[in-house]
Amino acid sequence: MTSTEIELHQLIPDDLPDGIALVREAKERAKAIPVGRSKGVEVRRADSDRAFKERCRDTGRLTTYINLGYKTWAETRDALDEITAAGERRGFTLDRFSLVSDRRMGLPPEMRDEALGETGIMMYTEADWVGAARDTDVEPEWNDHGVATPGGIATTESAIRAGFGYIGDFAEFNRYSYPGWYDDAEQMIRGVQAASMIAQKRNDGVVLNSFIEDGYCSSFHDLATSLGWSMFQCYVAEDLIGAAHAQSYGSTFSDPIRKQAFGLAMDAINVDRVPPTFVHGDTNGLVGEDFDRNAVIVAADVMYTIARELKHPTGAAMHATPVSEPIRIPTVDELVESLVIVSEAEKRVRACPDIIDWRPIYEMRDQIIQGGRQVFRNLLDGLGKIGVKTDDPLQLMLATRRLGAGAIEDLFHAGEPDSSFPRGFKPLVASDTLGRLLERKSAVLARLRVDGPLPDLRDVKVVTAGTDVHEYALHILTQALSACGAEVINLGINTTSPDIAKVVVETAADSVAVSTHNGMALSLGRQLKKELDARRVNPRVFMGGRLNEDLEHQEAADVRPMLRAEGIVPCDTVEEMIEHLRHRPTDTGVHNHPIVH
Ligand code: B12
Repeated sequence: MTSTEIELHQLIPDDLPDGIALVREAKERAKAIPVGRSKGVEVRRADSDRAFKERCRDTGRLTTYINLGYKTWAETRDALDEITAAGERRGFTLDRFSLVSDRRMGLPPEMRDEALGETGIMMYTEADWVGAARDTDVEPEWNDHGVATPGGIATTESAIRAGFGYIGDFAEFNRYSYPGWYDDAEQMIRGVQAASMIAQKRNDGVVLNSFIEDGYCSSFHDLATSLGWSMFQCYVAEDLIGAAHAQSYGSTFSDPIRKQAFGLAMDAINVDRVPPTFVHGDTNGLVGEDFDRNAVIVAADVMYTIARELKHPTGAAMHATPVSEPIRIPTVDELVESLVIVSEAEKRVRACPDIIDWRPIYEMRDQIIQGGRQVFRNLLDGLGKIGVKTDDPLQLMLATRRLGAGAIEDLFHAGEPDSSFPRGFKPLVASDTLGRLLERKSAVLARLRVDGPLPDLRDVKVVTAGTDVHEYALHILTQALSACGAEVINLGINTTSPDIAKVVVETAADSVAVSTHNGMALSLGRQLKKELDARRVNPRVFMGGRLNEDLEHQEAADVRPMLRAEGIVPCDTVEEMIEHLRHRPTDTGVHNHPIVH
C-alpha cells in the first residue's frame, strides 16, 4: 500500500467536528473544575507532582513506582499500607503507583455494568477517587482506560478534582477499544476533549501522560519509528492541544543498550523537560513460572536504567517488574520484592557509577534520533498529502487510528527497502519486539517440523481473533496456522463474541481460535458458546492466552477445566491446537463441522 492509494474519506468522515474548536471549548468548560491536592504532594511540600519530580531530577534523588491492579480502592489501599510498612522494615520507599484499571473504566459510566469484568480496579464513587489521592502518602496516577476513551471525560474530571498529577493514557487513543462501543470518531472526539481539560490545568502542574507501549510503539519493528511516533504524539498533545505532556517507555525493551539509547533519545525530544512518570521494567522478556530466573532478568534490567537515570536524570521513577508478570497480577509480596530489587540495585550502581561504556549507547541514540526525525516528517507530510489537516488534533488522531500501526510503519518508516524483513524494509535500529516475534515464530515452526514436514491443515478453515489489545500471540497463531496450509480468517484484536460468531456463520468456518489475556476467560468462553449456539453453528473452539478469572472463592483462578466442560479446548501453546486439528479429535464433545440452518 502507498499513501496515494488511501483516500481521505476512509480516514476522516465528512461530518467530523473541527478539532481546534473542540480544544478551545473543552478548555473553556474545564475552567470550572477545581484542581485537588493529593496527600503525597502535601507531605513532600511540593506545588504539584510534576514539581516534586523536577526537584528529584535536579537533586539526584531516585524515586520508585509500581502498578497496582486490584479490584477496589479499599483492597488497593490495604495493599499500599502493607507495602509501605514493609518498606519501613526493609529499607525502601515507594513514591508512586498507578491504578491499573479494569477495561470497563473506559466505557461511559452508564455502559459499564453491561460489559464483562476484567482484571483491574473499578472506581465506583467520587469517594474512591478522593481516597486514592488522600488516604495514602504514595502519589497516585491514572493511566489505563482514562483520557483517550469513550468514558474519558468523566474519568479525567474525577482525577483532576481528586488531585491526580499525572493523568493518561494519551498513547492509548490509537489502539484501545471498548466492548459494545463501535464509534471510533466519537471516542477520538472525547479523547481530544479530555486531553484539553488536562491542558487547561497545565499551570496547576497537571500532566497529560502517555505510556508509549500501550499505544503503537509496542508494534513497531524499528525504534526510529517509535521515536518518530513519540514526536508525533508530542506534536498533537503539546503543540496542538497545549498540554504538559510526559511520555514513558520501557516494557518492551529487553536489550540494555537499546533500552538506554531509546531512553536518551526520548529525553532529547522532551523539549519542555516534563519528567516522565516512570521507566517501565521489561515485561516481555519474562517468561513462565521460573521466578528465580525472572528475578535476575528484572534486577539486570533495572540496574541499567538506574545507571542511566543517575548519569542523565529525567525525573522518571524506577520500576522493576514483579517476577510473576507472565502469569498474573502480582501479590503484595511480589511487589515488595520488586521494590527491594530496586533499592539494592540503586546501592550497587551508586557504588560503581562508571561501570558502563556509554559510547555505543550514545551512538545508537543518535541513529534513533536521526531516523525518528525522518519518520515524523514522513508521517506529517504523508498525512498532509492524503488531505488530513495537520494542524487539527482530532483529524490526526482519527486518521492515524484508522491507518493502524502496521500501515503507519509500512508507509512512513525510515530504513531502506529490504524484502527479507517482515515489513519490507531494514530497520535502522530493530526493536526487541521484532526480534522476539521472529524468534517465537521460528521456534513454533521448528517444533512443528520436529517429526518431518509441517502438519497438513489444508482442509481447515479457522476464524482467529483476539479479544483485547494483546496482539503478539495472535500474530504467531495466524502465521503458524497459515504455514500449515489452513485457511485463516483473522479478525484481529479487540473483537467481541458476537463479532466472532457472526463471521463463523458468514464464512462457514469449522474452527475458532481465540486469544484472550484480560482475566475473564470463562465468562468470555461461555458468552462465545452462547453466541454460536444462538446462530446454530458448532465449530471447534480453541482458547489460549491467560485463561484465568476471579471466581467467588479464588482470585485469578485457572479456568481451563471449566472451559473444557463447556466443550472448549484450552491450549497453552499454538502447537497444542495444531496437534488437535491434525488428529481431528472428537473429545471436545462438539461436531467437527458447523451446522448452519
Ligand atoms: C505485552 C503485554 C501487553 C502490551 C500488549 C502490546 C501488544 N501490542 O500486544 C500492553 C502494554 C499494551 C498490555 C496491556 C494490557 N495488559 Co498486558 N501483558 C503483556 C505481556 C507482557 C506479554 C503478553 C504477550 O504478548 N506475550 C507474548 C505471547 C507470544 O505469548 P502469550 O501471550 O503467552 O501467547 C502464547 C501462548 O499463551 C499461546 N496462546 C496465546 N493465545 C492463544 C490462543 C490460541 C487459540 C492458542 C492455541 C494459543 C494461544 O501461544 C502464544 C505463543 O506461544 C503479559 C505478561 C507476560 N510477560 O506474559 C501482560 C499481561 C498478559 N497483561 C495483562 C493485563 C492485565 C493487561 C491490561 C488489561 C492492563 C490494563 N488494565 O490496562 C492491558 C490490556 C488492555 C486492553 N485494552 O485490552 C496481564 C493479564 C493478567 C491476568 N489475566 O491475570 C498480564 C499477564 C500482565 C500481568 N501480570 O498483570 N499488555
